[in-house]
Amino acid sequence: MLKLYHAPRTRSQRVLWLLEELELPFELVTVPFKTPSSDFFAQETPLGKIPTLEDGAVVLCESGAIVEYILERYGDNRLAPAIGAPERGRYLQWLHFAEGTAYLPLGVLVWLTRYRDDAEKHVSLLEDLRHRAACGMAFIEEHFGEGPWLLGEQFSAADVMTGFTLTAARNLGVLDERYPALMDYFSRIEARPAYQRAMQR
Ligand SMILES: N[C@@H](CCC(=O)N[C@@H](CS)C(=O)NCC(=O)O)C(=O)O
Repeated sequence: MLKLYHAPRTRSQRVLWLLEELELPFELVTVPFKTPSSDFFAQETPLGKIPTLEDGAVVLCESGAIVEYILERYGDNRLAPAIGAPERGRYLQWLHFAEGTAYLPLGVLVWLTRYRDDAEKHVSLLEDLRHRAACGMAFIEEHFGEGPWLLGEQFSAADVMTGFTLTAARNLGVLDERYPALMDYFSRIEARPAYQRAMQR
């Protein structure tokens, strides 16, 4: 059975939410989040990172890779356009934009403001990170399209990847009324039963 190592308010939310959307059986192992200091890959999971997914001998610790792996192996053609379909391009773009581009400045903001005690020495860096994070939000807002989801009528794993990024952006004060389409989109995300089940766990 799939085994997901999870800590609340971390990127493992993405995998947990995806598994709830797919209604797949899995074992959830909730671990404490150890505040990173100089020790990295030191979380209480097989690869030291959160999320970590175990599927027999397969052990993965990159949320986007885990999402793609689960869908390819167990998704039964759900939550993603078929490989080779034209809409697959937009899907992959948003799936990876969520972690690779939009989350990047947010992650450094979290690092500087929550895990270090010298944020006041980095005022211009913090300003730059907030600006970059806001540009990421503006990009999604501008290219969101008609909705209700990133691929239009089809809810997909790209929404799952993006949902966590928007949660972090909102908690950091980066996502607000400046982005009305994103605020509406985020309300739709929060209204999904599988999202709510994941947050409760
Ligand atoms: N790009 C990876 C990042 C994974 C990651 O850094 N996870 C954080 C929790 S959200 C973590 O394990 N931090 C502890 C550490 O860096 O040692 C992903 O998308 O899964």
